[in-house]
Amino acid sequence: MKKNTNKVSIIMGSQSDFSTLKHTIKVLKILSISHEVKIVSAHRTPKRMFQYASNAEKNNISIIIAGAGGSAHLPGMIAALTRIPVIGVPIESKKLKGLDSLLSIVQMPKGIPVATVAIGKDGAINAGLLAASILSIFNTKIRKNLIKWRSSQTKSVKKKPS
Ligand code: RP5
Repeated sequence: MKKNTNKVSIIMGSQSDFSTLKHTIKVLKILSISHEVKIVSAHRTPKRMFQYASNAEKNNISIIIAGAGGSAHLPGMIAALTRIPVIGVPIESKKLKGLDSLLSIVQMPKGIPVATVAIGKDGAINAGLLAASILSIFNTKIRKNLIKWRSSQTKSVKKKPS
């Protein structure tokens, strides 16, 4: 049995995706979830992608969050190479506003699932929260932090608009 470290691995296809994925990192930091961040591209660094995915289990990664834009093959390819759950974050592309990224990530054929979140910042935040939610099943500290975060979100919603 591998050691359960509850480590989340955040990968992105390009440096240009960081301005979106930084929101995932912020969520994981708030919830005190250990994580690593890397650039791995399905198209530009295919060997790096293969090596990363092949070693993910050995590196005690519990969940992979993969952000990519355009012809966004990264999350699906990673999911094909490892049994570790993959959450895909569609990056908002310039020409098609991320619809290309969303459809590339969400329309996986049966057999290899990718949990897909919304395009851009909202999706990046939700990817972190979804990872926390999954890890909270087994980890009491993460569960407590997530419950606290949800409760403060609820409290922050005003009863009337101003
Ligand atoms: C994808 O191509 C990346 O995920 C990025 O969203 C998109 C554009 O990359 P750059 O040209 O900005 O490096 O692989």
